[in-house]
Amino acid sequence: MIPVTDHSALIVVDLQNDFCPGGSLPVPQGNDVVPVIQALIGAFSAGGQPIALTRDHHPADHISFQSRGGPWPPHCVVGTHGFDYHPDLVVPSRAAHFIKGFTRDRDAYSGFEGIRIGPGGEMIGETLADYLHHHGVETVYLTGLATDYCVRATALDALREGFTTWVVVDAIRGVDVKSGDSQRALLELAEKGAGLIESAR
Ligand code: VGL
Ligand code: ZN
Repeated sequence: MIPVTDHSALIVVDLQNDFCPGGSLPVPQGNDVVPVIQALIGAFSAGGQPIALTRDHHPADHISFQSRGGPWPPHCVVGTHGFDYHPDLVVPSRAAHFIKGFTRDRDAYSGFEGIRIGPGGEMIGETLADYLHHHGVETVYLTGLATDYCVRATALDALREGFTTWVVVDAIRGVDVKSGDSQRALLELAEKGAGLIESAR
């Protein structure tokens, strides 16, 4: 069971339609994490602890797209259904939202490269690190998609920023472009000091 203690925050990475089955860059079984993450959102809400959600947020001609020589099909294009959170995810109003990858000529996998947006989508400008520090967060629990890309990058930055970093293994799924990528990412994260934990809801 995840201990929802003071000074801990939940981070939900890129739980968006394009990364779920039916999307343009589907993570196998990506939608399986929705109920697991929903339970964690409930626990962190009840505990009054910060909840941060990140989203991949690309212009239609983003540098990471194959049309521009990048590795990926178009995904999470602003204003499309693929950009939206998974429809079953119920997001509390007190959660903070961050977008990343919005610069046309630069990709950003880590949530720590994102900036905060308000309820109307307006840029607030606060970074994820600012938000976590502002709330006195020392420990982060990472969930979401995809293990081998944005979860990995966000976890590496969390470690670099000095947070005690837990990766919730039943609340993540990977792309595995090369078989074993997700497993290798978890080993790398563990080697660098992240803890691996089951939510055991
Ligand atoms: C992601 C590939 C491209 C991710 C984002 O959220 O893991 N992966 N853009
Ligand atoms: Zn992307």
